[in-house]
Amino acid sequence: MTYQTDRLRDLVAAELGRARDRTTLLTEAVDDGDLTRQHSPLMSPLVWDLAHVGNQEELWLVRDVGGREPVRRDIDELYDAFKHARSNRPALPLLGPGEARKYVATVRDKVLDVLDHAPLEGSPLVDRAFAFGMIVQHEQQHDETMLATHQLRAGAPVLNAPPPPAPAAPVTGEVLIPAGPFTMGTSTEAWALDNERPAHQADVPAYWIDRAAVTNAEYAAFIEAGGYDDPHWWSTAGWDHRQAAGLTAPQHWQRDGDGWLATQFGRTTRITGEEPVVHVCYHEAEAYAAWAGKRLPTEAEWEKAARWDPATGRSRRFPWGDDPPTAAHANLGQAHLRPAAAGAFPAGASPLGVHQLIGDTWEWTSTDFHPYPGFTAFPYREYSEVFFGPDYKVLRGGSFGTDQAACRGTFRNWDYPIRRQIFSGFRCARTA
Ligand code: AVJ
Ligand code: FE
Repeated sequence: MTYQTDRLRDLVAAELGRARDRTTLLTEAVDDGDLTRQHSPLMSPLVWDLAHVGNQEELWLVRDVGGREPVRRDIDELYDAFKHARSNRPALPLLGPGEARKYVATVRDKVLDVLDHAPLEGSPLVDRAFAFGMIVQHEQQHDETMLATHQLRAGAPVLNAPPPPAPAAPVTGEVLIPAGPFTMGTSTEAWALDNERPAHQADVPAYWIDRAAVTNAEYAAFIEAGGYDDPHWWSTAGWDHRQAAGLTAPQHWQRDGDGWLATQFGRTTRITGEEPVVHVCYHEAEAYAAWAGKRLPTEAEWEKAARWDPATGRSRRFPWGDDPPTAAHANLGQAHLRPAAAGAFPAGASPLGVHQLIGDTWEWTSTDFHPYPGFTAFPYREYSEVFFGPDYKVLRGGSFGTDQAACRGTFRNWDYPIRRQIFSGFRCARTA
């Protein structure tokens, strides 16, 4: 066994452990009633996410990579996300909290044994190491989903975190990104998922992009200006949805005299004007941008702003360079339970001075979720390929609830344009 392989095993074990610590925190913060209850028809009961994480890990690592006997073949169907809609999951004969905890622990013991004994080096074995990375990301993604479920849960607060850092200097205005091709996507990022691959040239005309995401104060001005009552700013589908769903403000906002209160993880406070708006759907983002005389960036525009280095012409892994995120670069990993004001992470800015592209809130782009040229589904069609098409919009950059293992300059998230229970915000752009 090589030194490098040892390092890889240690890294994978540490990342699996970090993901499990977070899952444990999110599922032990509440009682059994809150674990099994459905907090919103849009979300699974937390106990479903818990056992689903273990079941995916069993399928991919215990059975596929390890070639071991199933731990529990009888529950595969219950935890297959394609077999049961989230709204129907509470009615299933799910494992209870105690059983689910025991199950994920048994699976994890076997996985650590597989990790110790399975070969990771060599050509087909690169894929084996990737399967571990994929499982780490899968658990962290479900942890973010569980965090979104916590945000929908009624009752006293159970999660705590310090407030995000305050800006050294406020960041406003826009930056001109010159026309020209750049490298979009990746063929070299070790843990990049199939939809981020392969690297390819994308040509983008010159555009302006906001240095910061749209803030609560800016969004409140759109509301005060009657933005929700004027179909002029909305697309046809957006206006239909605004009417049908009765949208009047971001999710979790309520009127307080002539200001606004927002509830975050059980705590209700006045909105902080300088912080990025969160819990808006695509249609709301699009309407705001039109009202502001701008538009949403395309996915390529977002990625060029985040990765393109004008000095070298190459694309970076992150806006600040190729080094992984630290607490100084970005608001990630549930370190804080809200997005930070623009200017709070100057070390994370892009070469052209665009701030906080990574972390804080997912950012809606105007692009439908489509494969890149040369896409190959890997390791399963079900990860991304079955979602390609006009139904989903791409979101970029990660939120305060996204772990760095599942976040990079090339990472692509997607959701329906009506969804806003996720930690979604946006920034604006305009054609130069
Ligand atoms: C990439 C966040 C859209 O939650 O549906 C979790 C991630 N895929 N389990 C989702 C995922 C399978 C996915 N998103
Ligand atoms: Fe999943």
